[in-house]
Amino acid sequence: MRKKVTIVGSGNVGATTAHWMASKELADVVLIDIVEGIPQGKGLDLYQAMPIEKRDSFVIGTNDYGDTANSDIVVITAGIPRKPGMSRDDLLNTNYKIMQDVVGKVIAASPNCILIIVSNPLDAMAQAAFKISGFSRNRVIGMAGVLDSARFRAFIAMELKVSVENVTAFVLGGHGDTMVPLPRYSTVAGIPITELMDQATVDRLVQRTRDGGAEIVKYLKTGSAYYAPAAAVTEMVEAILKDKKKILPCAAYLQGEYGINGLFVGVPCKLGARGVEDVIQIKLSAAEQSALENSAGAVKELVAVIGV
Ligand code: LAC
Repeated sequence: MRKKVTIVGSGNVGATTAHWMASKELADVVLIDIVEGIPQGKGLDLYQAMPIEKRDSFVIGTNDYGDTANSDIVVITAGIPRKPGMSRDDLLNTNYKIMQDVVGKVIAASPNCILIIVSNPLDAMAQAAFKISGFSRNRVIGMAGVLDSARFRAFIAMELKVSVENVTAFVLGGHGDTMVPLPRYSTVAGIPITELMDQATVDRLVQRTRDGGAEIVKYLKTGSAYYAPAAAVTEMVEAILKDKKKILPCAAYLQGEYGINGLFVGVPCKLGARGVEDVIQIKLSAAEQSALENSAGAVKELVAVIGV
């Protein structure tokens, strides 16, 4: 049976996600948007690339949720992106309204899907989707940690002039200014980066990671990043569709893990066919734990505003 993935939102993040997924032949892809013509045009264009790419992913664009029926995974990217000077939190009310509209339609068409939320402010939107859908917690996942960790990995590779393949990193917490990059758990060929660079350099890379999204927004001016966010979603989709049991940092609904209850926060998760199959609890130092709690506090403030 061919797998089916729907992407809600055919803007830069949605369309680029479709591109990565089709080029890896992970699934048939449905791009859906309220804007007429854009998903159809991008979907057809992308499918016309498949004979050249030698990939049998069928790609369509649509405005009709009927076409999304029985998707295995639905990725929600719908919402307005940031402009320079805006924080992700400034998007809260507008994107919550969009989430309220979209989630109901998605789950009516695909009652058994796994939801991957990409819209910002990420953790609050994941929590909104969780509450609106009524899905069990393993089936609602927020994409942020893979992206934030990839940015940290890229900066580490640039700094040390080593292959990106050698670099692993973990960034936990909310997808915002309070995110928690963990240098102790970030390695080059297994060696913690704290052994390879001085504290000032580590601190500089940590700060650049926290500001990673804003740095791109400042360059682009009219929107936010999309290549790395889309690649991050694709890695999560692949882990689920292939039941890889891959450990990736994702926003998950915590029920006591890390001392946090009833809130979406970025933590290491095991992704497989059932979605989040496990939340991995790693030992944190007192400073790391308090940074995670501080970040969870920032998410809590946002979810309180929209009451989810
Ligand atoms: C970023 C936005 C998409 O981090 O949240 O680039």
